[in-house]
Order: sequence, then C-alpha cells, then structure tokens
Amino acid sequence: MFDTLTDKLNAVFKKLSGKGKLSEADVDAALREVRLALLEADVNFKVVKDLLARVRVRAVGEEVMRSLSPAQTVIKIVNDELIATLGEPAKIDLSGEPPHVVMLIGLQGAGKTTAAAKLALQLRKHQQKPLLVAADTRRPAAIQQLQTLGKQIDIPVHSEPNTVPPPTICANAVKRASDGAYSVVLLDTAGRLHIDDDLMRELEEVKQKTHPQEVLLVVDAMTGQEAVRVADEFHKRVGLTGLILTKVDGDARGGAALSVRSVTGVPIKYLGTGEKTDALEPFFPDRLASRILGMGDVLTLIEKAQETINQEQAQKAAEKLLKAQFNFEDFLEQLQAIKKMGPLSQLLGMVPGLNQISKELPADVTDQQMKRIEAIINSMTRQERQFPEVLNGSRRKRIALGSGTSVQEVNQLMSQFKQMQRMMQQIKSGKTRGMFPGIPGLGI
Ligand SMILES: Nc1nc2c(ncn2[C@@H]2O[C@H](COP(=O)(O)OP(=O)(O)OP(=O)(O)O)[C@@H](O)[C@H]2O)c(=O)[nH]1
Ligand SMILES: [Mg+2]
Repeated sequence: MFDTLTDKLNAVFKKLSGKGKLSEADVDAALREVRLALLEADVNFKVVKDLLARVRVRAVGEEVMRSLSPAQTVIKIVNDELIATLGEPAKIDLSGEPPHVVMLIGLQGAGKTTAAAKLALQLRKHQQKPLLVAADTRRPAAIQQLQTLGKQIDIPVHSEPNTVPPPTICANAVKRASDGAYSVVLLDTAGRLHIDDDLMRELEEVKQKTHPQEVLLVVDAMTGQEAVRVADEFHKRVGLTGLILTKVDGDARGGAALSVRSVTGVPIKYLGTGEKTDALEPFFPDRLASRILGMGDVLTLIEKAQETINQEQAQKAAEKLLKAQFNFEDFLEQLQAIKKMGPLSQLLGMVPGLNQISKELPADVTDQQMKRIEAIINSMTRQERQFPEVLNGSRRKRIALGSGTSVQEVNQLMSQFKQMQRMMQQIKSGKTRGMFPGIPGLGI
C-alpha cells in the first residue's frame, strides 16, 4: 500500500536527518522533493500546493528552528498536515431508528458488490442485523454474485426477478426490514462504464423511495485522479454522505486517497484492502498518514515508553536535566529504562525516519554498545558518576580495565556525555525543544 510514495518520502527525510540544524534552504530543498513525490503519486496539484504551503509556514518557523531534532520535527509537521488533508475519522451513521438504509453506488467494477458484503460482515460484528439487497438487474450474473457472497458470510440477500425495476426492489427490501428483522439494509446498485443520465435517474429514484441514511460512493483508488473526478461528479448529482476507497492494497501511489477528501469535501469512511470479505478497514486519517510516511508505529513507541519508564522517575530525571545536574547515575538509570523497552534495533524501527537506518544495522550491534556503556559506568565509583569532571587520565585507564573496554571508548563516552550536557544547557536556555518531552534520555 502506497509503497512508491513511502519510499520517496523516506529518502527525503533520510537526507534531512543527516543534518543537525536545518537552514531555511535545507527545508525548502526537502519540501521541493516532497512536492515532487506527491505529484508523482498523482495527488491533485492544488492539494499538494495547499499542503506544502501549510508545512512550509510551520517548518521554517520557530517550531523547527527551536527544536531538538529538526528533521523529525519536519516529519511531524508533514504528518500533521497530511492528517489535516485526509480529513477526520468518519464513522458510518447508524443513528436514529432502524432500519438504516445504506446505498452503495459507483462505476462498473469499482467494488460495490464486494464492499456490500464486507460492510455487512463488519456491521454484524457490531451487533447489527444486515440485509443485503441485489439491486443490480442490469449485469446478468450480478444477483447471483451477491447471493454467493451472502451465502459465504451467512447473511441474507433480498433479490427479485430482474424484470422488476431496481427502485421497487429496494423499496420492497426496506419494507421487509421494517418489522424489526433487520437493522441495516445495504443496497448493491448497478454500475455503469461512465456516469450517464440513465444511471443518475435510477439512483435518484432509489434514493427517493428508500430515504438512505448513507449514500456511499465506492471508488477504485488505483484510478488516481480519475477517482477524484468521479467522486466530484457523483457528489454534485446524487449527493454523497461518504466514500469507500477500494483496492487500496494495490495502490502504490496514494493519489486518490490523499486528494479525494480535499477536492470533494466528502469524507472517506472505509478502505477496501483486499478481495476477501474481511478486507475492509474503517478510515483513520492518522493511521493512514503514518503508513504513507512509513513512520513505523510511533504511537506504539510512545505507549511502550510510557509503560516502561516510571513516570515519577522520568519526571525527576527531566527536572535534573533541566537543571543540568544530570550525571552518570541518571544516565545509567535512563539507559536501563530504555533497555527494558526491548532490543534497540526494534525500538529504532519504530522511530520515524530511523526505521530505514535500523534495517541496515546488524540486529544487536547497538545493544552491544549499550552493554559496553553500561559496563563503563558500572566501573566508576559513586563519586565519579556524580561528579564526572574528576575523571582524569589515570581514573579513565582504571575504568577501561575494569569494564573490559579501552581508554578510547571511555573517552568517547565522556565526550558524548559532555555533548548531552551541553544540549541540556541549551534546552534550559530555551534554544531547543524536544519532540517528546515526556521521554527524557530517549533523544527523540
Ligand atoms: N485487491 C482488491 N480487489 C478488490 C477490492 N474490492 C473489490 N475488488 C475486486 O474488484 C473486482 C470488482 O468487484 P465488484 O465488487 O464485483 O465490483 P462492482 O462495483 O460491484 O462491479 P459491477 O457490479 O460490475 O458494477 C472483483 O474482482 C473484486 O474481487 C479491494 O479492496 N482490493
Ligand atoms: Mg456489483
């Protein structure tokens, strides 16, 4: 799903994360590449323009300049604005008295019949009693296709001879559901190759006769901007309440998904992600955005960190950090907290922008390094840990010997530690700000 786009965006962010502070020129260069990636993904040009304008305002503003990790802050801003472009999570509306009528419309082969079955299955899981309605009398095998699907998932299908006009079939089905036997009536209407007046008239008549609570347009995500155009026209002529974007599993680019909401104003409600009847996902803009960015699961990471790191301990460490009293004892404590969260390579894989890097690392190299750092700190005396400035040459030699490392490694740790202290000084003076302030010591 959206692999091509994800790869391209990842390449842009990887370049960024190699830099420390970002200049306005760095940000502009990166955003030019993001723009290209989005256009190549067939995202509507106006959507791209608006999105990047919003990102730029924030990215060259204080938000990034003041941040502890500029590259990741840029990723976060792009993520935020992608979410805004995708719209809000939109649930199917089943408020009020049943039966609720849900009408599925769309062009030929978009996936209406499949989506009807998927939706029925999902609604039954939510304690609804769905009735599927075969309202496609045009295509010879259409009624049978829905009946077969209905049998597969054990959900009843209302059908009538194909000589009965579809609006009548739909009205009869709603009547059948009105005695309380069914709570949702799903109308699987006929498709056409193109939008034509005949189709629109038929759909309007079905609408008049059944008063659907939801009119969902089923569109094929793989058709990119064509899907957006189709959605726009259907919305103008029939009036839609939502969209089901199908075949997202085969869509490497994501252009339709990213544009359709902005262009048409109609919310996406579901994504079809496969041919099987369980391949239907409710639409969550934030999850889709992180998939597009290949961000890994940042939320999981934050949750994991919150679970593992004792809040009180974290608070204390944060206060010390800010007072720049942070010493090797605190450092060790933080290191151990991180270790409890799991292998470092796995954690890196969950951090946006670092998941690529983590793939390139041998699985346990960073864990090895952590162990060595721990050994070095453990070989220090209490006084040395608390007051690292006493660590002169002979003490360093003793520590290297005691921890089975080299003086070089001890020196390296010392300079890393000093760097960290300097960073903390900057935070204290308000020059930088962390992206995840709740997770001190994690450095992200
Ligand atoms: N990979 C994938 N295939 C899908 C998805 N949804 C539907 N399909 C396939 O797309 C083809 C058309 O699906 P249908 O549900 O018959 O489409 P329709 O809109 O009802 O078509 P008409 O009734 O002819 O207008 C079928 O082969 C489905 O298996 C999806 O989310 N992913
Ligand atoms: Mg069909």
